[in-house]
Amino acid sequence: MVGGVQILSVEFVKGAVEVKDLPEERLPQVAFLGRSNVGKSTLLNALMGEKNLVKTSGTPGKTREINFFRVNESFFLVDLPGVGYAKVSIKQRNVMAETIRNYIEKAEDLCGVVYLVDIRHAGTAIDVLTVEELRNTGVPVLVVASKGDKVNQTELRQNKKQIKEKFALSENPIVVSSLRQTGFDELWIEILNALRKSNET
Ligand SMILES: Nc1nc2c(ncn2[C@@H]2O[C@H](COP(=O)(O)OP(=O)(O)OP(=O)(O)O)[C@@H](O)[C@H]2O)c(=O)[nH]1
Ligand SMILES: [Mg+2]
Repeated sequence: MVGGVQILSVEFVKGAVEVKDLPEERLPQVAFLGRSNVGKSTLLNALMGEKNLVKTSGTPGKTREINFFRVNESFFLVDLPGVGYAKVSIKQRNVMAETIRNYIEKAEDLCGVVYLVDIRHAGTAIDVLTVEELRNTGVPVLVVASKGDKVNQTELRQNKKQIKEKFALSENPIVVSSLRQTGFDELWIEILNALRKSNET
């Protein structure tokens, strides 16, 4: 059991460089997006109860492809490259941003995006813009704060409030720590909700 969900199977299905390479299999998808180094890939490993299935790195810009992981034979969790990573060439950054945008707009099976922000930074201008852009596509967006272990209780409270205000959330964001494995139950509930809702429509 990881956070209230029994993980029976996890398979890495494919890494897509372009939207034409997306998996053919039709299963609902929840994608993870956020700036480079916020901990998307680490969180995915931890949520799926795997240590090294998803490649992570201390150096930003690790994930370059759209990686699809099939969970319990019933849905995909999707690891996206980081938003706005400065160290790749501008051309490559634009290609990645375009690929992400195309994916979000075209993926018919996408039922939600988990948008991660580092709790310490509580949302940068790029984050706010990206979330706005995402919301405009109509996809449900869940803003989640990562690396909860990096702040003390006071900062945690203040930064949750800041994130709530910046992104105009109706409630405080879920805070996760992949290091301490906290916040997973709440996050899984939201992921399963998004998957369930898409089933009903
Ligand atoms: N303290 C702490 N460190 C974390 C946590 N999650 C991730 N990290 C660290 O943050 C760094 C980046 O993690 P990744 O999971 O590779 O980040 P990413 O968002 O996938 O990065 P890109 O693939 O470049 O977009 C690694 O050094 C991780 O060990 C966490 O919950 N707590
Ligand atoms: Mg990554």
